[in-house]
Amino acid sequence: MKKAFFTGVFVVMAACGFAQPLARETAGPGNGSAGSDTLTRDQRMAWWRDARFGMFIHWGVYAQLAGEYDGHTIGKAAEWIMNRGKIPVAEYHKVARQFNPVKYDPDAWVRMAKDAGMKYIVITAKHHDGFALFGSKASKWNVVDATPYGKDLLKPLVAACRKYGMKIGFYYSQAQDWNNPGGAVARKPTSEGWANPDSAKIDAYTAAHSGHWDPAQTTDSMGDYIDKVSVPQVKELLTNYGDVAVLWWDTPTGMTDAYAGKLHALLALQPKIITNDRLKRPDFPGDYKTPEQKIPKLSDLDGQDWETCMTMNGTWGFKASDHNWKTPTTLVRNLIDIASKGGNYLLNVGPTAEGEFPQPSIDALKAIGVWMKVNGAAIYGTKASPLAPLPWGRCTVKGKVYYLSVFDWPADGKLVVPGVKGEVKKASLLAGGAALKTASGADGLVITVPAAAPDAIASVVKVELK
Ligand code: JFZ
Repeated sequence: MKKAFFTGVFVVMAACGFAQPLARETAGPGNGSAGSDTLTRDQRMAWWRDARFGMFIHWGVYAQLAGEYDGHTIGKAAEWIMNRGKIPVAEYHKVARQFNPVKYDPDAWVRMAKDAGMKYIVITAKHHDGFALFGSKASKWNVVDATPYGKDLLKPLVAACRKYGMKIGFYYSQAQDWNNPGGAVARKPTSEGWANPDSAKIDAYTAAHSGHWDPAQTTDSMGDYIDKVSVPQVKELLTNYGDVAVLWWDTPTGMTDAYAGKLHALLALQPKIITNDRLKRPDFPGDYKTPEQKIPKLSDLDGQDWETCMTMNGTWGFKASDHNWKTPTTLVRNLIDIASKGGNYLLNVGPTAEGEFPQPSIDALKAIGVWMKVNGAAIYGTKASPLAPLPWGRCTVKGKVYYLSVFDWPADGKLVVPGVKGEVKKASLLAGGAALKTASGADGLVITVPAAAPDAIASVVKVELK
């Protein structure tokens, strides 16, 4: 009763645009005393901390261009093509008129994520090009109104997630928007890769207009954009799709505390939701940090929750010319490395404009799934390694159980594990379950292992202490 009342109050306040007190308990030590009206951070974060592995999906109109414009490959990240190529708004809108993902099969997408061992999906509901993958009353620049496909892309994905027990989260570029008037532009130098005939004009305009390159982008102020587009769209996302597990903000260019406050207040619509740290720095830290394209060093960790997001090749959005795919070995070992440091891995797929995952992504997901099926216990629900860095691999722990993921199998059949304290109840291989002999040596626990590694990617030895 009381809870519903408070939620209602905050929603009304949000709708009226009041400056917001932070209704939710956010990051920070000594902040564990939320009242009975809000879930504690630990309660909201519990599923995410157990999950360890999720799928990022970058999908939108840019997939239609696949990294190329006017016969030129433009920039590195394909989802930035409009900005890097300084493509005019009207031209980019024409691309949307070809966007028709008739092969989109969200059921298959979710199954691929699930079979890979992923526990949540975060999809770009709106990226920096401002294109909404959902039907929106706040802007016509959305899949229903601006494309021949004409249907909400999120609804069936959410339904498939519910069917398979997958958590669903939305990425929303709250500040940066190159199509809806008033949206911010992260300042970047001149157009890249494409001999734009209007380069000189564009450069002059960009220099005078906070990075914008088309007058159509500046017919509203950013304040108007926040009120007319950002706030109503986030409200739509948090109202029309049932439980939303994550709101993944991005690039706070031009954000003020007042703008951020309006968006933050909407989170009351989803009392269980968690968010990342990109709404606005430093006053809206969210629930977890987001190192990008890199795995933090142990010395950089500060006890806060974190998630590394990473591409499988070199781009988030689909790019036809990028064949620089990471191997399954790299991807699995990244996941293990991340889990051994207490973080999550959000691994990206950039579907094509037709609605399919690129084949190399499908293959990688399958290979990861094969490993996870046998060795998932070394990942899910584990905590960071209490041991000093190990020369041959990584360690995760769950209570009195150590999971030793061996990358470099010992040639002499002896796996030496320094620093394990306590008596061993049982040691075994996750692959096949064979029991292993242990002894305590001068350098630590010594586990006798078979001559050949059971798994070329990583073999897991499970050690249960008494
Ligand atoms: C952002 C986006 O611009 C990009 O397209 C993609 O969506 C990615 C996941 O996030 O890129 C960033 C954002 C922040 C940093 C670097 C790239 N950063 O803080 O270093």
